[in-house]
Amino acid sequence: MALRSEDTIVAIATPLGVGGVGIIRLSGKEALPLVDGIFRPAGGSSLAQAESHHLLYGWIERDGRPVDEVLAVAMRAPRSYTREDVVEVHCHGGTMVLRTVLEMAIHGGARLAEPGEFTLRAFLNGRIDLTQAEAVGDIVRTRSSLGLQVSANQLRGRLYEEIGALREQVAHVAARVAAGIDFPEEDVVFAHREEIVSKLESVRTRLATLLSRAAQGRIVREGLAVAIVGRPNVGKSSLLNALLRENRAIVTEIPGTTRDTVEEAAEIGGLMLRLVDTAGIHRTEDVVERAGIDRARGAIERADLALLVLDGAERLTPDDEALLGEVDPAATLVVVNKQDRLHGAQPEWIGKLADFAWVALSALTGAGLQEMEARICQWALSDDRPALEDALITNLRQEQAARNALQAVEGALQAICRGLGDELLAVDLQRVLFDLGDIVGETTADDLLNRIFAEFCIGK
Ligand SMILES: Nc1nc2c(ncn2[C@@H]2O[C@H](COP(=O)(O)OP(=O)(O)OP(=O)(O)O)[C@@H](O)[C@H]2O)c(=O)[nH]1
Ligand SMILES: [Mg+2]
Repeated sequence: MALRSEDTIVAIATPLGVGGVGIIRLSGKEALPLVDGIFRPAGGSSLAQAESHHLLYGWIERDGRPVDEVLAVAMRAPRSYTREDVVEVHCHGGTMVLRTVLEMAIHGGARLAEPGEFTLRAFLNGRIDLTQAEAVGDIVRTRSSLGLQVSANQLRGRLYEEIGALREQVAHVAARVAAGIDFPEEDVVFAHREEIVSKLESVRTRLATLLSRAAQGRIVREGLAVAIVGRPNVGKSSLLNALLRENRAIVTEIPGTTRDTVEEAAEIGGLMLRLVDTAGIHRTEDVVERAGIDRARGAIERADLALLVLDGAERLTPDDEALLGEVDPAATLVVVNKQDRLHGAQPEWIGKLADFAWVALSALTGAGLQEMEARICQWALSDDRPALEDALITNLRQEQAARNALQAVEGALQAICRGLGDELLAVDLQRVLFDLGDIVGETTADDLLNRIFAEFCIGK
């Protein structure tokens, strides 16, 4: 799609299906006259005459015949979502009604909006930056309360403000250096070296802090990928069911019950867990089982965290020991299951878990489950919940751009260290400004913007 267009766009902004209300949204110069052509307000006036942001009651009519009883509101530029004239028509929420009104708007000259095009306009018209636009998409998609909290903070501009503050510092330094180039009799870098270095070092620290929390932001936004693994019959599926509080996966006393991976989402402590129950990993010649075991290993590779389940009521087997040797202790929480059969005692082999974080529980009775959930949250958020209020990088694009900016800052600092001239330093500083601008979308290439907004739904 061409990013910038003057068309008046229209879309059904609510999900298609039967509902209380369905909203048709228009944006652009023709939005008001277009709706005035199909809408008859009860009071007899028109949207064009009505006050901005005031709901009018009336009827949508086609060829003099009523189509639906509606409320319509005009939000005049620039006080609207897109900063253009926006009209919303609140119809009854039926597919036929909404399709008909949409058709009438298109017939009246509007173009069907591309996915995310309203938000794209809000971005292009400077109402929001790219991180806020991304937050809009995240808010629509998020399925956890922490995800919502982080996205809402981002929509309010927390990351944008933080990047703005960094840009200001760098711009200040760049202006100093530029002055030195214009008035070469004063060696600016030499004269203000300490101040310039200290400003850039502070930018470096703040970027590094942002980057160190990027994994946390991603986990909160996308959910934590958790693989439940272990040899057959240790209680993996029972643990999945306990976490979901429902009997999702089949549990039997027969080893090898789970043959394929089973994926489900659960929310704990506001965090979304993307849980994968897997086939028991052990040495076997059975072709079907081996295929399941390959998938289990794939799930471990893709997971942020593996829950390695052991049967606390039995001895550690060679299969258990092999798995303990296979997984990364830093990304594993060992679950010593079937505590109900141990009555609180610990198995004699517990000393072998020295490299691992572990919890003891009973998937059958639920004892110890909450403690495990708390440990998972702690692990995912590094006990750093207040940081969720701060500016947070929440996706890979922002992370990559911030990484580039950090590299550029380091380049500039090195240039000063090595005593390079003002001209070279000026180039490095422009690079920093460009990369910081990329985080908030100001210097982002059009094709990338296109891809970002194409992920939105139509009408957003
Ligand atoms: N006593 C007791 N039994 C448990 C516990 N958790 C699971 N079991 C039993 O252990 C057996 C195996 O449980 P599953 O959850 O099917 O084990 P799994 O690891 O998924 O087994 P596979 O899918 O075969 O690899 C079943 O009989 C469960 O009832 C527990 O905490 N205490
Ligand atoms: Mg199972």
